[in-house]
Amino acid sequence: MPNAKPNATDGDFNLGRRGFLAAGAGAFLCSIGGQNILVERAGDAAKADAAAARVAKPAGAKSRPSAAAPGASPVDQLKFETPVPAPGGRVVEYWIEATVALWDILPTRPRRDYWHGVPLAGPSVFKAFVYQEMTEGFASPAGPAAIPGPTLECEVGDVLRVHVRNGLPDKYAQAITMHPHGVRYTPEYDGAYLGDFTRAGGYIGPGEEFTYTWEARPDSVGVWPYHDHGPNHTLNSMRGLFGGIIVHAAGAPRPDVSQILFMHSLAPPTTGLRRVFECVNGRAYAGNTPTIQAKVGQDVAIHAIGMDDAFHDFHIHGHRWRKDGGTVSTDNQTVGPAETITARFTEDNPGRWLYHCHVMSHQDNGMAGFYLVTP
Ligand SMILES: [Cu+2]
Repeated sequence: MPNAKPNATDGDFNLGRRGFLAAGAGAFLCSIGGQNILVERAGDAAKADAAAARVAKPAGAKSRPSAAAPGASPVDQLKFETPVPAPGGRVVEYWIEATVALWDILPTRPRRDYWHGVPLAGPSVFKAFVYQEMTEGFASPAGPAAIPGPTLECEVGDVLRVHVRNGLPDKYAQAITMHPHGVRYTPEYDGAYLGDFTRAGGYIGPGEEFTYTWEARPDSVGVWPYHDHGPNHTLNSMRGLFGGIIVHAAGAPRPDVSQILFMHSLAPPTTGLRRVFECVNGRAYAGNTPTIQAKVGQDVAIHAIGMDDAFHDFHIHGHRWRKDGGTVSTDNQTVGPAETITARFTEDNPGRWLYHCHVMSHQDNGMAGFYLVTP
């Protein structure tokens, strides 16, 4: 797909019909606070933010959902215990703040596609929404304000205790949440905004904090995403409000190399930029996207996770792995939205390799990177 090239009268906030069509799957519909908002060009993100800012804290986020709400069920009145670790398990704690960061999709200088050796021009910085790891008690940053957020890691039997603070600046003030995949949680800790049926973890208002408690069960083993599931979840997830969870079997050997790769697009309606970038971990084009490194003989696990509304095909040159841990080999595996595939193999093939999405228009708009293997 050619890059979206605005015509002479187009500004960053008005792509025009031709530019919009070239932007492809950048448009999406947000249902926020009883309104449907079509986010198809840059100014629309501000409309979605304004609608999200008007969503008041539901009664159920303070105590329990109202039994008198239209459509209410007895399940809305259930009470839940906060889970504790299984015998021998631990409490693994994280402090994470949702914030806004100026994010460069093409951070490497000189700015170029290092696969093809082609210079890249045009705006590439936008305001991303990110989860930033903090030290205990939110005292200070413990990691970068980056896409993706910190990887939450634990073993079966452990409990993840994740303290989340909504630190979005006033201009973007709105409720957010953190919704996990893979771990076990009660409705209190689902992190999903449900209108009148919202529970405590489904609405973290501006400046507020909430602590999620999630269990790592035997069927939680694997790699999973977490993401915003508040009133404005679609736009905020597209902006970067996501990260990964790794649950290990207790005592299982850890791979020598472990890399999470989120496959997602950053399109003009989300970023306000002129063109769509097909990204890996918030960056586009080899040399900007993560460069993975390994040595021959190492146990390598590369986890590709879909984090937009497209299907991707994760491909690594020079390597094969067992699809879903079964008996069928592959070198190119489909990754759907919020789905994880793991390419795990013993490294045996030194050199410079490409990894990329095999959807051609994604590959050519940046969804590619290098994998360097030393003998
Ligand atoms: Cu793709």
